[in-house]
Amino acid sequence: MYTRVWIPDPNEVWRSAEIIKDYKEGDKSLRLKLEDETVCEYPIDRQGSQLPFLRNPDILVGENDLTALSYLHEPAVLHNLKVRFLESNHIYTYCGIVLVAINPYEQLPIYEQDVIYAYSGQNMGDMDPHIFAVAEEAYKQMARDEKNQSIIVSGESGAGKTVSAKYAMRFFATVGGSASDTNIEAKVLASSPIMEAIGNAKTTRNDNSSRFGKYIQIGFDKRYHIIGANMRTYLLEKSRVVFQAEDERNYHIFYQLCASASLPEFKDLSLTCAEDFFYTSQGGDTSIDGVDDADDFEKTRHAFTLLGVKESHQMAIFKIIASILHLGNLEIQAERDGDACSISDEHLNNFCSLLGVEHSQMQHWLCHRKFVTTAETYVKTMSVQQVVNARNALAKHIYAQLFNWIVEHVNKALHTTIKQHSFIGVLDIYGFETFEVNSFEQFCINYANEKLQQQFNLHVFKLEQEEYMKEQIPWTLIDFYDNQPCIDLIEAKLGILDLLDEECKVPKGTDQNWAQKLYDRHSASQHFQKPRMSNTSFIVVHFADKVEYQCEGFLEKNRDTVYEEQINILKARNFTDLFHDEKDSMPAPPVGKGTSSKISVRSARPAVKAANKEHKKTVGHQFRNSLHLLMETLNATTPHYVRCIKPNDEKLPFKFDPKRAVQQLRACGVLETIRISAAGYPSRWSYHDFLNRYRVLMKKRDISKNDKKQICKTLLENLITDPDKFQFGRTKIFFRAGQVAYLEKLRADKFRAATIMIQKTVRGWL
Ligand code: AOV
Ligand code: MG
Repeated sequence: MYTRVWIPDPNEVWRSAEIIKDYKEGDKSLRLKLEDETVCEYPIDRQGSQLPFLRNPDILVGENDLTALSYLHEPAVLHNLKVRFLESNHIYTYCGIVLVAINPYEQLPIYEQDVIYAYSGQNMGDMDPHIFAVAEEAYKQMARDEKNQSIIVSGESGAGKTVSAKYAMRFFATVGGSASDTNIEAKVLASSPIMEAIGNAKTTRNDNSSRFGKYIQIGFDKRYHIIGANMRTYLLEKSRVVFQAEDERNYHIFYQLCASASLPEFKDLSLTCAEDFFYTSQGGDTSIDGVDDADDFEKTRHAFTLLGVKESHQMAIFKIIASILHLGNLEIQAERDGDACSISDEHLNNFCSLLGVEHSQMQHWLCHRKFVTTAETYVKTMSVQQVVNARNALAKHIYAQLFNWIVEHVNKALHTTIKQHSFIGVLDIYGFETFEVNSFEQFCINYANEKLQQQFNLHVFKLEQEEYMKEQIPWTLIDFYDNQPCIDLIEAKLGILDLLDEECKVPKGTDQNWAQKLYDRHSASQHFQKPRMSNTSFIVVHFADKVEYQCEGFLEKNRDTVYEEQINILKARNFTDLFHDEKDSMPAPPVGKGTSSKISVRSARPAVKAANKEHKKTVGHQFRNSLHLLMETLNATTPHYVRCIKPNDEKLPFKFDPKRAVQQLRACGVLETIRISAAGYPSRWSYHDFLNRYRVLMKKRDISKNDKKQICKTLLENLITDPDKFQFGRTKIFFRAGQVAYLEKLRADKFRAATIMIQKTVRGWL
């Protein structure tokens, strides 16, 4: 039998081959036969004289835990996932403590209630890998260890995080169903359609892309029944409210409402179809294949009702949504002298009447801005562009406030006064992203992923070391990739975020100046690069990939200013409690009497910015704090990891693009886990299982002894000469990579020899 290997391939990433001439010391190449029978010479010094990766024996292919593979490397992992996915339609595979989930892009019959019951109470190792098995494991450990748990779902956009998170929640709702008739588990599940309506949108990557991060903690009592839940959200992508790239949409709720505009109860909203509104039509196509927005709207309303949001409150929400659409359609005209502008149209009327705000004031403050100096306060007219910017800032602000208000209400509905014994948190956060143009949003998203990756690395590493200690085998220090330097670059003192905040405080700060400061300060960092051809962008070398960020807009997005006069009008109206949260809007300015409409003098600064400096935390600052809090929470729980993989970019069922898969396996740390594992003793067998499988290799007289451990020792010391290749732990034998493959070969040879002998004997009889 020839040795089978993997060689690099530009399309398949890895391709199978057989070495048909044995390698001899000093050979410059190997003679290989490819699967299509062609023979080629494979130069072996081209990668530092490395021999190609060895293939695993067939018995291990299709294995449902990748760490059981004897040869643990990238081609083995990729091949195994592919075989399971394409040949058996298995979308789930374990890789040590990680569940790898490949998006099938097809409804599979593996999520019904009876499947939940089948997994409930079972051991992880006894069942096929499944999201329900991970959920069961978390549920079981919560009870066994009396410890809070987390399920951390990650993966790139469209990989299936939200779907996985929902199935995990469904599992808990089923097995932890409350004995009482509070219907709490139905309420917990009802939070999903609401959050998707207001926080998900169609992007080029995913028709239902989550544009915010979510950590939902499901609370249990001491009998492990659900008693309530609480949700924390992270950084909603606000820019989408006023701008959508080609083929993308705004948040679903806008289209849902427009699709239902003709219902009698919505007459006063003065809505028409989504094509008619600037804020819902910039992406071109306003519909999504296979989605009926009017239908979905019914589901959203139903979910609100289930959560106890009153009809009147629901109407208030829809009025605000409609008001944002009208705000986006304002016709802003330049006055004759060019400096000032005016707005007077039916959309302004609609906006004002929907929110119940004073028309003339709103009209005034949409076109004027207040400036404050130490001595005086001025009012200045704004140019068309300034009015448009301020209008967009207002729309984003209103939407973000509405979003927070809804989250708060959902949380109130899921709140309970019963004492919580423990919780399981499910984290569904936006995956690592790179687009053609990457801005502040991508920067924050990728920073979050960098933090999560570190949490994961440390955990895997810690577990591995703990296992060695528990089994009392010598401690091996394995070095692993720690992304702390990249995190420092972003969040440490004088790091990227710090310099951004500094620049936001400078009165004349610009994106360009900030870029320069980054170049001056960080060019020596191994995770930072300045692109050769640009002075307005920078590159961060993330664990997953290099990403180039365009500096333009960072300052504005980080400051997130809105004009307080506009907000004050909304607040004054007392329409809802939406605009009364001081920490999220600008405090009242230090306004004296006697405003003037003189054009600003040089030292004058916009009131918002002056206020901003003292009172408001920047977006980057808040995000950093919320991530730190999240890490603290996660570190205080037992984590369970789900890594979602998007197998192709065309959203085709059961199509596996190896290039895309490998890219994600590298990015999500699965391959790094493998490397950590392979650097130590990746294969483990209990003494019992080992004896069962390799009994054939033992001499009769050795088997008769009773001490299993001793039998294994005698056998291995006979078969494997290098003592570094295995270790005897308390309950398990630990093997270096490749040893199980070797034992398998011995076993197969033995069987073959035995078969031949039997055949001979039988022939002799005949
Ligand atoms: P994401 O959450 O990871 O992306 P989703 O969970 O929204 O991705 O999944 C995208 C789409 O893939 C879904 O709408 C389904 O059509 C399909 N899908 C995912 N998982 C499964 C599954 N287990 N079975 C069948 N279809 C599935 V983003 O939120 O964009 O990062 O921001
Ligand atoms: Mg999602």
